[in-house]
Amino acid sequence: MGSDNSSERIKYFVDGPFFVIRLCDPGSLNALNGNDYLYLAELLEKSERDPDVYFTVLQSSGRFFSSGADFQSISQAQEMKTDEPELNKWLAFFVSRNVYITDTFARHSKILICCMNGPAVGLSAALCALCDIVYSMNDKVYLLFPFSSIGLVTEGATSVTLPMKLGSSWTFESLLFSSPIKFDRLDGTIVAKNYEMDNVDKFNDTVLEELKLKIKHLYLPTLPEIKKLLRESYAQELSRANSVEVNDAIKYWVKGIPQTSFKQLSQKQRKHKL
Ligand code: CO8
Repeated sequence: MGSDNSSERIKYFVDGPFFVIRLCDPGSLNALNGNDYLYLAELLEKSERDPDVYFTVLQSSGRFFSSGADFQSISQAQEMKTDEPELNKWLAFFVSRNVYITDTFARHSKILICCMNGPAVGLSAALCALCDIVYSMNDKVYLLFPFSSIGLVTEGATSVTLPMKLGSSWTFESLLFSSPIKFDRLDGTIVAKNYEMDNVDKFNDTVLEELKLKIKHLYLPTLPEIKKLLRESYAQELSRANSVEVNDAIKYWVKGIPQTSFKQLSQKQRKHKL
């Protein structure tokens, strides 16, 4: 992988103008720990620096795109013995990482394409909503933002992306009650095309093949310019939301509220309502 932060759970390859990042831990439903999220951001930066790349494509494996933050890593962080106050610990573990990964997605200049092979939860779902184009493998995909259930507030700039893409009423309904946003609401709002497939590898390959055909007649240097123009009206809003969201959430981390929820989820004492 060529990086100090490399992760067994995330692989990448470059195919012409496509920088493809693949989540490869189907056993945990592609849960991502703090370092995985950092590595994902690092890969976006790598794609950003490559002058021959015009698209950053996110793909996954197994039955979920990603089940969000890895609850085991949160328990480990909580149990870590340190002389520092709780505030310092969660500023480092939560605030700085969340701000960094969200900002890296929000300011990415290459076209961000998300291939949703299955549902996405939490911060990972927020990253899907930050992508420019989302394709779904079938109508079983959903986005779940269980922030109110876990004891958190909106994150990953969802306080901006969701009202903008889904509309205000649906955003309130799904965020306040931690209810999944099913395919019928995603179709045509967040999801641009449903491939109606059942095999992840075939889905991932087909999307790439189709993209290669679609760009054949294009003058690629115009794409980041068009993206910049399309996002200009709300780019500042994403940055503002990113910092306000994490600063509003930190008090809950200091009190240990989300940590308790994550522990219960990992011990299968609680389940999200789907
Ligand atoms: N972390 C670690 N392991 C997970 C996670 C996870 N988030 N989700 C699922 N797994 C594991 C399960 O433990 C299980 O492992 P095993 O087979 O060894 O028991 C395996 O994946 C399959 O999971 P389930 O049996 O639970 O599968 P179901 O289909 O019944 O349920 C769900 C799927 C609904 C996704 C369920 O697994 C679930 O609710 N998972 C938790 C989802 C969640 O709450 N994620 C966190 C969201 S909040 C967020 O992302 C913001 C956090 C901010 C901190 C960021 C720090 C950088």
